[in-house]
Amino acid sequence: MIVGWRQPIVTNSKQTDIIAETLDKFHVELPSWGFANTGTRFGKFLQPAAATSIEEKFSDAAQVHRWTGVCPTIALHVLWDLPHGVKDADEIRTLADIHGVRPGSINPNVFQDQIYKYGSLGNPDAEIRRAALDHIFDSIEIGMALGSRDLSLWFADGSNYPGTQNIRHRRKWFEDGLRAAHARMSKDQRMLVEYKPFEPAFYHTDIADWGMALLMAQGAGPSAKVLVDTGHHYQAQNIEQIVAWLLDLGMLGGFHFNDRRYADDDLTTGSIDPYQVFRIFHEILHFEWEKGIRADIAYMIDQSHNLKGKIEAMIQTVTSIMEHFAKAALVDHRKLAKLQESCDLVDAEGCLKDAFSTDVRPAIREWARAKGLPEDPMDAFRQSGYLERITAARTRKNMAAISSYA
Ligand code: AFD
Ligand code: MN
Ligand code: MN
Repeated sequence: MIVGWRQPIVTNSKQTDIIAETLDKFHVELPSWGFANTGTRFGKFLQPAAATSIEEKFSDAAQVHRWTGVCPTIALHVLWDLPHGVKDADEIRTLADIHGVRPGSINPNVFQDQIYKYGSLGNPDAEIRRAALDHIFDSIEIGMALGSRDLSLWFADGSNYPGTQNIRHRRKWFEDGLRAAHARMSKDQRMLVEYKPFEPAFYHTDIADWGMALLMAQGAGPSAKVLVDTGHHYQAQNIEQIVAWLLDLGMLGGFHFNDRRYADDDLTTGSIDPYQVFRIFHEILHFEWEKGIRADIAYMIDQSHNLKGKIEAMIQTVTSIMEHFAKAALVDHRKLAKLQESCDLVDAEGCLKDAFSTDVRPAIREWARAKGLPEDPMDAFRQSGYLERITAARTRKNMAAISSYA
């Protein structure tokens, strides 16, 4: 029986407990780069309070974790965050101790240096492929030193014009490079291969879709999985179907969450298509219910806002992810499985719609209260005075950047 419009849908006590159990086990990783000034290729709107050092990034990430309670790790971008490579590991460990946020995934940077103009592992110049692989080796060493499990690999490689590159040769070079990187990892590490259909390459991207990433991961070795960045799909692509396939193949390594209207827009998760976020989480939680296991997935955010305040945008994305994960936890899996079997279309869909329509915020507030967390993380952050303090402390330095940038 579908609840329909007869009554507002809030959680009953059993559902409130389900949400508490779900959130107790839920963590989402913050991106260090999300606290620093970034922009688009048309320019940056620099923010006086933006982080400009790894210490400030840890401090800001610690604010998000303090008020939400679900962000104990921060993804690091090598070169931006560890300019001296593994020599910076001690500083990272010290910052983690001070701020109570641990280093998470390690993101090599093989897209910014001038040598990568025609690619990294896919570059026709063997010396440049070697340089990229050495940087990935250094990142693996950093991961070992920091006890970080995931090496998160994204490649900007591709080409801008038809006929300018041999796509098959590049595929082979990637396969060789990823296999060599996989062999260098310790048994405790994982490699997450991320795909993206376009940008910055405009004609072809070497690892452009989930199928290519899957084959690359399977070719690299048993500790390689696929990373699904929700902003990296063509319009109308069914992302939850990709998630279901990768789950079933044991090849879903993790996510980079953001939202997008047109491309890789780095918008707040759930700001454009909240129902899609819910459907992605539903596929995962239904899989876990059906198999009686917990999927080993790295939930990570990948966004860096050009206009919204960095920390507020991160808190907004985290609370949106929590809300949709909690909604997905309310799907009646047993009932849904029966309705799918009998092809009872209206009521099967109703299982998802009822859960998605449930206002889970009271239950999340109850969970937060029980954990000693603020019921409203955004308000708690705003009341804390932290933003005023860092704005006063950082404006001079950032405004100098702004004036030099202007
Ligand atoms: C950009 C890329 C990709 C990568 C991220 C961090 O599109 O998503 O994961 O930067 O390097 O968003
Ligand atoms: Mn990403
Ligand atoms: Mn991206």
